[in-house]
Amino acid sequence: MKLYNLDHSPYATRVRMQIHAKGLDVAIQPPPVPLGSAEFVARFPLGKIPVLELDDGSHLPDSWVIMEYLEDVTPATSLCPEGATAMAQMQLLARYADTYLGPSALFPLFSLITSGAGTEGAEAQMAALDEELARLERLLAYLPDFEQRALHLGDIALAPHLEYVLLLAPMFGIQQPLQNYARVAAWQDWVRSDEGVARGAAEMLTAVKAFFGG
Ligand SMILES: N[C@@H](CCC(=O)N[C@@H](CS)C(=O)NCC(=O)O)C(=O)O
Repeated sequence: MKLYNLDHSPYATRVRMQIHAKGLDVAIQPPPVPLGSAEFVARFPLGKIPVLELDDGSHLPDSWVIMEYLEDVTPATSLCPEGATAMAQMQLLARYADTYLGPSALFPLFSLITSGAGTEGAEAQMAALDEELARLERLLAYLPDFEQRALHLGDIALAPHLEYVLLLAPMFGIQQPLQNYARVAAWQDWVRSDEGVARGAAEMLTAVKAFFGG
């Protein structure tokens, strides 16, 4: 199998983290045609990376779909918990990343920087980030203690989004966004202690800094 990847993408990074954590035999490559080109959209209908190319030449888009597929075909090294409730709780962290932290905090901050609008006058966006971190703090308090369970796909889906916003926040003058969120900070330390997660995060942060010219 091949993963069409760009290191700076948080969505591709979560799949790379899973590949690293499980030691999967998946070739990690840049897309065969440029992302954003007509050729890319013609070959990959959703027009986004990551894309997983299967051994029969067919493709799967969407990071979460790819992660669940990789779990299904490599059950010996499962990153999914046992039982319906634990599986639902795993999904919650991934849903939080994709429906809260990404749209409400990560993408607005990223857009301010890449659009050239700059980092001044971004109080509303920083308030939205704080609101999302408070939401995550509550979510982690409500879920069973992460320290008492194994790493799962939900952690891996969320980790790159959180790494990304923590990289962007200082550009907006917020040096320690997790200052008031001890559980989030503890979760981040815990998730980073996995070598596969740490490797994927380091790859992403290097690529993001290069992307921003830093
Ligand atoms: N829901 C998708 C989102 C993937 C996504 O947004 N990928 C971005 C890179 S971070 C992308 O390919 N953007 C290219 C574009 O929108 O043209 C997933 O989970 O894989």
